[in-house]
Amino acid sequence: MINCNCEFVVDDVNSTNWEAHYNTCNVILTQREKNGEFPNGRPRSADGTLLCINKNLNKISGDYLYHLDLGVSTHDLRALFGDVKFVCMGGTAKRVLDCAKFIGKEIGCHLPVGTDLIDITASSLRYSMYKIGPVLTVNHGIGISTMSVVLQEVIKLLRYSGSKDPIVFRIGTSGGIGIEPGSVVVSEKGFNGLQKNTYDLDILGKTVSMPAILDKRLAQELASLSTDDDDFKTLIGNTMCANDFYNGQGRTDGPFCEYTEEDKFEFLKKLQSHGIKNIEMEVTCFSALTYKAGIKAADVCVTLLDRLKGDQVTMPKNLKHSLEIRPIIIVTRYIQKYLKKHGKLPFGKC
Ligand code: R2B
Ligand code: URA
Repeated sequence: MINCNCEFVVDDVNSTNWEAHYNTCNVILTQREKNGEFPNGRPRSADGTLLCINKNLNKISGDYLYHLDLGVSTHDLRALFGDVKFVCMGGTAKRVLDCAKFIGKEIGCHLPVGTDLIDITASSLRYSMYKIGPVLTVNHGIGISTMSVVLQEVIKLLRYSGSKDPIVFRIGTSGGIGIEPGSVVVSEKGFNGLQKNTYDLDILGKTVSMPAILDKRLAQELASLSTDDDDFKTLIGNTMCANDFYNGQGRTDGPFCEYTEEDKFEFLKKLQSHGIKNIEMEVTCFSALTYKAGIKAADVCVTLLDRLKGDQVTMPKNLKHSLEIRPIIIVTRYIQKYLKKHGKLPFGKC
């Protein structure tokens, strides 16, 4: 008999329709193992640390995480990142700095007097990364290609650091379909542009399809943290991942367009019939890679417009910034609940 080891963060609600387990639970991992999903062994050990399932890495002395400019032989990754419990990823460097500042304030995490948040990966000249107590924030740029590179290096970083049961959030923006702009969508599933629930990658000349699975229970817990006082709605829905902002999302305002407005609406309606509430550019890869790594993950995005009403994102930049904080607010509530449960709120010195 395998025991559930979920340790839910939100369990004080009527959870009859909720998923019974996080997808990193022993029960689920055992099922996945029986399904043959882990030919190189389970991706995590019983204590929640991530295991190195690519045996080739054992042959490299001092793995170097090129795009982070951090390495196993150049940095004490355990000392620097061993206490990381949450990773918040977002598109822009500014958003992840704002995110670190916001979370730090909300969890009562104080940096030593006279010090400030520093960009840990500034020397990489590629990405920005900040650490505030148990939270790491990292930007990933636009689209799967830049996100996939930094996510894979973050996964390796979490393994080398010995971080226990890390949870990775993507905090993003998106275009909504038939929902009020400014709403927050917590993704249940990621779909590609062909409405397939997979991340498809060409490897050695063949297309490999990976299931784009997010943690449904985590999504339910996050969505439950919206309150009546919020001036925005938070809902669970499916999310489409496009490989392009313009034609790939059915826009008609790009430099090229060889379809009609009617074709566009037909496509958007088709997406709606799959329960798709928003379109962004990373969710399939994000969900597939975290799932493979045995990491709980959630994609939480604010919608900047309703695509049934238009294509242009015309809101002033200050309004956009005020909307971008909304997914961060929801995720911060989850982090606060976790820390409170573990007697670590306020977090204190970090
Ligand atoms: C949402 O917004 C960005 C494009 O503007 C992209 O990163 C995404 O997923
Ligand atoms: N990001 C996207 O990818 N699409 C939108 O419509 C808005 C933000």
